[in-house]
Amino acid sequence: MSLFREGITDSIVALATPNGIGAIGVIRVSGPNALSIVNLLFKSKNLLLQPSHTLHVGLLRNGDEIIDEVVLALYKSPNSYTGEDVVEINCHGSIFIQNRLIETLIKHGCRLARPGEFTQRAFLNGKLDLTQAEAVSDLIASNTEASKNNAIRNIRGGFKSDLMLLRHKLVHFSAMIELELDFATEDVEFADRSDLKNVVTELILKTNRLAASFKLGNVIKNGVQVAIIGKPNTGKSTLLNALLNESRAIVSEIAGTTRDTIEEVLNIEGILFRLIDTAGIRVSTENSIEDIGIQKSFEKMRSADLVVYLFDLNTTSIADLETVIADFNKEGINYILVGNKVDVSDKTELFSSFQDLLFISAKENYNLETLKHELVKQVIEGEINTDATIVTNVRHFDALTQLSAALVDIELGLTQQLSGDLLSLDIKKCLYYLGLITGEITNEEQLDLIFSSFCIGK
Ligand SMILES: Nc1nc2c(ncn2[C@@H]2O[C@H](COP(=O)(O)OP(=O)(O)OP(=O)(O)O)[C@@H](O)[C@H]2O)c(=O)[nH]1
Ligand SMILES: [Mg+2]
Repeated sequence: MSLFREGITDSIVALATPNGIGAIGVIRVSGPNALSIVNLLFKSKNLLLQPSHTLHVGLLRNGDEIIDEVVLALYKSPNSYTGEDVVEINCHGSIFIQNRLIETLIKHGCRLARPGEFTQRAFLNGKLDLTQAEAVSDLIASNTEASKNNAIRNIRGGFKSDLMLLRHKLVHFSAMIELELDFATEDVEFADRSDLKNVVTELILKTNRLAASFKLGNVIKNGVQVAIIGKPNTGKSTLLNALLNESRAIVSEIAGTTRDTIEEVLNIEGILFRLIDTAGIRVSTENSIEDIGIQKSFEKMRSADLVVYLFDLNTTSIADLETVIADFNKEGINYILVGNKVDVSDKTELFSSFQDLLFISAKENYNLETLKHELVKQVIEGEINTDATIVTNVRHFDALTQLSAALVDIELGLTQQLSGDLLSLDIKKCLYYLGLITGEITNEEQLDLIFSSFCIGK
């Protein structure tokens, strides 16, 4: 991208609020000429003479035409989101006014921003590092409390500070080993090998912890698939409806009511769950459609992140349950065992030997809060409310995985007492992967790819 080398000379404009009608719309202008271009349309006062971080009410005009009465917010370089001069125009939220304003700004010298270009400029001007810039993208896309919090934490630099610390320690050793190479003939050792080993061990732990957080991070971003599995008539559809608080699935006393899977999204304690109601599983039926449904239930059972195995307390034997548990364990399926219809059962005692078994009544809404809480617990095991950094981005995850492998190489090299020049190569490899994440090492193509996933106006 030419901007990267030549410096930024043009000013960009885009609608920052969603397309469509709203109470107000915000149009953002950024660039070296942002103030002077808006000033051409604003006759009430000279914006060039106003201090940064001030608001100004007045009319915006295109020649004789009054486009709208607006509130302008001024942010002067370098104290703005992009690091450039920025004007945010708060106009009335009609599509016509918004389009007219953008058209007029373009006529007076602005260019329509590409997706993510505001954030890209913030990055190019050193306002954000790459992890922070990508967190902005995640924040825009975040639709649950937990993913919002995680994105905000990354913007504040939680991720960056962790990685910076690691990087500094490595840079130090890299420098010391380089120094040794300069004095090669004198056989000196500036970089204490046991200190280096300690640092590398610590780095491996941290890197692996960050990489492991990816699964959780991904769960926060994309949701957790929960398949409700059980025999016919156990109350699976009733449970789905009760959790959603609406009559989404058909419920009846006829076994084999649900034929196709139904998926609905539910936000519990800030985590997105994708609940899947399935056809009740039974051995071969006379009905081919039901058989296809049962086949699907098995597929969902295997592909889901978590299975809620629902059984009817009145019709299930201990032996039945033991068989199910053995099958789940054999297949490596994560599951929660839930006994339903506790409102009409006196058999709970029978199951007292099973650990972690929940008794509910889907019909009477009994103990469903406990079930919800258990779902959340299974996913995060208490991690989400801590300040732990969570990796949600595939690119970061890849780099962390490579980093981890490169760190193991150093560790191995130290055990084998490799020479300084070979160690130095491995350390540089680690620094490279760390730099890929924080944006200190990058190339234009990679930047374009990252920022193009943003929406226009960010
Ligand atoms: N007493 C009582 N009845 C329930 C409970 N949950 C479900 N039922 C009843 O059990 C019957 C079957 O419920 P469904 O939700 O259709 O069962 P299902 O597991 O989806 O059945 P299939 O789709 O056929 O596999 C209905 O008559 C429900 O009203 C409960 O907690 N207590
Ligand atoms: Mg059903």
